[in-house]
Parts: sequence; structure tokens; C-alpha cells
Amino acid sequence: MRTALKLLTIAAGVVLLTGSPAIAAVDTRPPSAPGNLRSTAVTQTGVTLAWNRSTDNVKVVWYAAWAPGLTPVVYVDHPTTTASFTGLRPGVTYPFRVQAWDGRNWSLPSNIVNVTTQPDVLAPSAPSALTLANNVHGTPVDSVTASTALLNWSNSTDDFGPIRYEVLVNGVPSPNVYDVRPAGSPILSSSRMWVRQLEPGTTYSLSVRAVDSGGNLSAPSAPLTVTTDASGDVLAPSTPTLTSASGGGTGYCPDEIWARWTASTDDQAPASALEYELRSNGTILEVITGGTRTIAYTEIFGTNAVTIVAVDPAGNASAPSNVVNTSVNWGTPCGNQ
Ligand SMILES: [Ca+2]
Ligand SMILES: [Ca+2]
Ligand SMILES: [Ca+2]
Repeated sequence: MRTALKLLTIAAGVVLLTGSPAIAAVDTRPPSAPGNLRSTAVTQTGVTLAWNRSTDNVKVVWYAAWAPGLTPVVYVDHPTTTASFTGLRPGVTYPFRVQAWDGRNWSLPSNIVNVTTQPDVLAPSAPSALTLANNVHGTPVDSVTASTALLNWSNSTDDFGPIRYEVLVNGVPSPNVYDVRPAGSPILSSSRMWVRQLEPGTTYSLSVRAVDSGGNLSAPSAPLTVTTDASGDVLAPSTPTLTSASGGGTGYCPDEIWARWTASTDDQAPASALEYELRSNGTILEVITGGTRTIAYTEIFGTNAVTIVAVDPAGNASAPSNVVNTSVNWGTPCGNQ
């Protein structure tokens, strides 16, 4: 038995103590933590790190350099004490750390070094071919109503992205837009958005511009002139109450937001015609007609301040409801490129 145990322990690559009887001892002492972790080179998409060697009672085998949510981990064999990351996103701060491995034990992490990649500084190209659209995913819709217009355009290009779009109403970015592309889905070759809460019987100049992740603005597209339909409805619906809103906790992007609210009433529109804008941090996530609950999707990481707004078919909007905050977290940021 003793021989068999000895062979097993030798096969496992452990240290044998000298003396009799022969007793094998597993290396249970981890290496010292790597020291003085620092960045030695930073570009828009790459970071190089260096650190001071670890020591161990037996030997150090390799080092693993990593940051939470970032894959892959970079492994380097001891005594190399540098590691390079590529394929990073510009203008993002990564909290790197390094750990040493002795074949059985991980060291404690080194100091954490927060490294911010160089920012994206080149603006996207201007969106082009701005027109009215008359369908959503093939379903016919009225492209201009008393309060809405459905826009379609050819996408901008950018050196990094991801790109988001703003709709300019008479030159001013509108918060009342609703992206036809479902949250989390890839950007298509063209984009469509509803502009909402326009005034009835009014002529507008509409244009679109692109914004990259560095906040660089494109030039606006050529404008499109749109006149909304007339309506005699001038009174807004009552303000709904948001009774609940919580993140689905899926751990993936986009995450779900489950929401319920009370029905509003309107002077002219029946309950079935009232539209509800579910908003997070002011952005419309979804528009629900006639209902009082939904499961929407969000690409907003961190705190989602959720509200509900009731809008009648003439575009008259209630005051925003109470705010319900819900936290959304996932491993890696949403990538739409
Ligand atoms: Ca050891
Ligand atoms: Ca850019
Ligand atoms: Ca009304």
C-alpha cells in the first residue's frame, strides 16, 4: 500500500519529504502575489502590462492576467512578467490584475491597475437616404399620423462604433424616439425609428445624426419635411402609476425588465387606443398599446430608472409616472457591431 501511495503521489508531481517512512506532502503554499502591476503601453484597442515576479517554496509555473468580464485570460510562463491584451474597446477602463500559479495553488491577486484605452476620436459618417417608411418588419403601418412619423435611413459607418442615432426635430435632438430594432439585436444595413409626440397638423424638418461610443457626432443627414395629420384632441391622458419594474437578472445583454402599471384614462381615446411608453433613463424601450404590463428589453447597464408615460393618438402625453429603479448587470457589455 505504501508503495502504491508513493507511486501515486509521485505521479501527481508532488514533493516527497525525506526520511523514513516516506511521506508525500502536497504543495499547499501558494506563490507570493505578483507586485507592482503597471501598464507599459496603451492604444485604442490594446494594453500591455508588466509586474514584479512572484516567489514560491517550489516554483512558479505561470501567471494569469485578467480583468472581470474580459475574455480571454492571458497566460504567460514564468519568468515572463509582461502580458498584452488586444481587441479591447476604445475609451473603456479595465481593472487588470495578475495571479501566479505554482502547479497547485493560485497566489492572491496583485494590485489592481485601472487602465483606460485611448478614446475613439473620429466621428461617424452622416446617415443618408432619409425617407418615410411604411412598414415595420414587413407589417404595413401609417408612416405619418397626428403625432408620429416613421423614418428610415442608410446607416453611418465608424472606425469603432457601436453607433446610436439621434433624430433631430427642427434641429433639436428628440427624446421621443422609438427604435424599431429590438434591443440587443444586431444593427441592420438601415435603421428605422418612430418619432413620437409630434403636434397634430404641424410641419416639421426631420433629420438624423450618428453618435459613436466616444460621443463623436456625425453631420446631420439631409432633412425631410413632414406634416402631421390634423386632430381635435388636445387633452393628455391621466398619469399612470408604475406599480412594479424589475430586471430579469438574466446575466445577458439585453436584460429583461418586467413592468406593470395602472391604466390611464383620456377625454377622447378609448383605453384600447392609449399608448404607453416604457422608458429607462428617459429612453423609450417599448411602446405598448392598450396594455398595462410588458416584458421589455434594455441595453442600459447599471441602474435603469424606469417610468411609464401615457400618450393618446393625437400625441398628447401624460406626465411621467413615478420612477422605479432596477439594477441590470451582465458579464460583458452589449455589442451591436
Ligand atoms: Ca507553492
Ligand atoms: Ca469613431
Ligand atoms: Ca386626449
